[in-house]
Amino acid sequence: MLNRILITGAAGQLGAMLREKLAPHARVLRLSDISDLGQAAANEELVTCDLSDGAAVHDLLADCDAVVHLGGISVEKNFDLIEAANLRGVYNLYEAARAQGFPRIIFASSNHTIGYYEQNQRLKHSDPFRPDSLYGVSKIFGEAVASLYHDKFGQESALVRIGSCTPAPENWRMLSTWLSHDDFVSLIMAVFNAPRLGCTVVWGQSANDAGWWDNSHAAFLGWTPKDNAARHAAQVHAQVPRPDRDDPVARYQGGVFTDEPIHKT
Ligand code: NAI
Ligand code: 15L
Repeated sequence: MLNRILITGAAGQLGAMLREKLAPHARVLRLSDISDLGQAAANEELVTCDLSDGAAVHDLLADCDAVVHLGGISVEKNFDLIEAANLRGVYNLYEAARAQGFPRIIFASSNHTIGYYEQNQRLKHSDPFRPDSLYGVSKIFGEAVASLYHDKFGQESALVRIGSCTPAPENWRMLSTWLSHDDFVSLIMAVFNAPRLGCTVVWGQSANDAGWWDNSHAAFLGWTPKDNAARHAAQVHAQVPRPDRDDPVARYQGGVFTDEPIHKT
């Protein structure tokens, strides 16, 4: 059992889920966000913190032995918003980790780092980036900061390029991109318990028959996802019309993000 896990972005969709599911795995969960986190349970510490505030982030990481970094802008937005939360926020996080004894970090990266690959392509973690949005670019920045701090200081991180982490796959694309909640939790614990982590990219996907991404390079982590979106395929096919094959949602791995404009406001 870990002593103290910090979850940033703990008021968000994945943060709320992990708040419940990681509770048995640490003596204390430190939960942080700019949004309201509600009432603290017995094993919880709640900290309101803007990730763009370097001094606050420095204090946030004190006495943490592991970090799940979910906080930030999670969809396409204008550059100013992305810059504050996802660029400065990640820099602040890694500087704080350097000052606070190098807790292991799980960085919530995204499939939108490679979203302009077409869906008939199969990717390795080492394939070049093809971001589909400024949001995707910001996740590439985060991965690069993690790599820098590993090579320069030995900071260990898992760069989890999450596909679509939802209770169940909701559309045809998610039959390939789905990461179940339970598989995300087992991945987090595999990363925190691995004897060696380094700075490792992991595709955040369940064992989907229709998956696009090769995780063989990360087999040393001992993570075996148990869920498979194929078990939900009949329901998705019955409930969601099949998109036209020229529709971005059926053509590109990043789906609708490839259709986003560059937002100015
Ligand atoms: P979310 O948008 O529900 O949660 C993000 C949280 O970050 C929010 O509670 C928000 O208040 C907080 N936040 C935003 N700016 C902040 C700032 N400046 N300082 C402190 N906190 C700030 O996102 P979700 O779905 O829970 O995703 C969590 C992480 O995983 C995000 O980083 C997202 O990019 C990444 N991800 C999620 C995927 C998914 O399927 N849900 C897929 C790929 C990546
Ligand atoms: C992401 O990176 C987003 O944070 C999430 O909201 C979903 O859009 C997900 O990717 C996806 O591609 O399904």
